[in-house]
Amino acid sequence: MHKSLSTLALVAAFALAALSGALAETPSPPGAKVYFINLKDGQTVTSPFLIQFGLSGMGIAPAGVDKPNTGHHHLLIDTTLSGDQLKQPIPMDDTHRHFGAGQTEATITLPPGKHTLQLVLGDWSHIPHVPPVMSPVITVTVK
Ligand SMILES: [Cu+2]
Repeated sequence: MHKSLSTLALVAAFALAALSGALAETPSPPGAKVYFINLKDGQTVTSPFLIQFGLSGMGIAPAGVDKPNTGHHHLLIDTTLSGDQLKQPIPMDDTHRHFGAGQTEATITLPPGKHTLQLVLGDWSHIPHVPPVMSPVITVTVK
């Protein structure tokens, strides 16, 4: 009886460890910020245009490198992340661009019209930090 209980406890401990591993969260330091260096909300641009990614209070590391207080940039175009999405790897598609090599700027081509842009830092596994390090959403008009 005693033995089977401790076996059960062991199994439960492993299950918990596996679960917390799957939901691993990377903390961000207080005051960490990402921001657009060269773009303002409401700005008109000509495509293609350069976007410079600002980061303060943290450092850049390439995707796959698990180092405290670091991450890599993501650019969200005409989209945002829901509360649930903030706990998962950021999708990888045309509206969710990853800069996993540690880039701090990018030249983007967008069709004419209004577009929203947002920067989100992701950890080594592309998951936003806790709390998330995100810029405000800005709107640009492409001529
Ligand atoms: Cu990423």
